[in-house]
Amino acid sequence: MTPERKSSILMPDAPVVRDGEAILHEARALMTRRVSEPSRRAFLTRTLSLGGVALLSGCSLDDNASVESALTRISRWNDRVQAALFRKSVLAPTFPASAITRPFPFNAFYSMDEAPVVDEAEYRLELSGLIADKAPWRLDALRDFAAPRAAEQITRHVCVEGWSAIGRWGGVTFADFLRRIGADTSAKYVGFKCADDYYTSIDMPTALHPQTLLALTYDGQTLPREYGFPMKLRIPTKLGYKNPKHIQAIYVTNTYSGGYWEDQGYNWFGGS
Ligand SMILES: Nc1nc2c(c(=O)[nH]1)N[C@H]1C(S)=C(S)[C@@H](COP(=O)(O)O)O[C@H]1N2
Ligand SMILES: [Mo]
Repeated sequence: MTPERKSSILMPDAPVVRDGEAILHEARALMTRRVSEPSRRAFLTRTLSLGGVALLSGCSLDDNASVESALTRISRWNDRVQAALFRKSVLAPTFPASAITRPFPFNAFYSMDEAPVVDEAEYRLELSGLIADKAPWRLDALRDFAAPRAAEQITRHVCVEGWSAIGRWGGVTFADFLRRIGADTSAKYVGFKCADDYYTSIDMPTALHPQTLLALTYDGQTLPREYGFPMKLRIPTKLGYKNPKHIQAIYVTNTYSGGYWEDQGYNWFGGS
């Protein structure tokens, strides 16, 4: 169920000084996993050479630690390429209701019966960082805010574990919410802490994308527990692992803060 970790790809038990071809082979395998779109992948695997890795990293590639740090730096460079290519006006494809995948798949780093149970009466969405109005939100206040601004989408969710599914999410455009709370939209990142151990952060242009939704419903019903009750972010321009469920806290920052999968080697931008 859970994606393979970077450490297992890089074979931590391998001898410390390794042959260049082996390093390159692993680097290529990892790059292929870190990028999603075929043309980008082809470009990166074509252009990636051992000299290139060494040049980009500025270190000798003779042990696992330096290979890992080189690849992390390449992945951060890949983030910048993806960010530069990202356009707010480019929309993810939308689908008719007849295309919805039923039942919609569940995924998390645990099984469905372990999904967090969030008590609606106790729930408060916490806000911090570069936000003018940091007052916490109750769920009914979020619903009242969303109702007159209702936004809905039927889009495809793409998981790196090899499945994709079309679903229908409703709520309010995240950009509307960020404006309402007086978020500094010139900041670099928006981060999310969830009711489980998952966390992530996204770039501000994606946070402001017209299809990025603060989602309160799934297929016209209250967001079910397994799909992220009480609230999730639906980002159709990003891969599944960048769509936080069970959000409990949102912060705005200029400091890079990674994410649950990202800190294990998944590409941070995670465009789909
Ligand atoms: N809080 C939380 N959000 C999460 C995850 C998680 O484990 N915990 N898994 C991510 C991954 S890898 C995927 S594919 C999607 C799955 O969402 P779904 O259950 O609605 O299909 O949620 C993402 N968001
Ligand atoms: Mo995923």
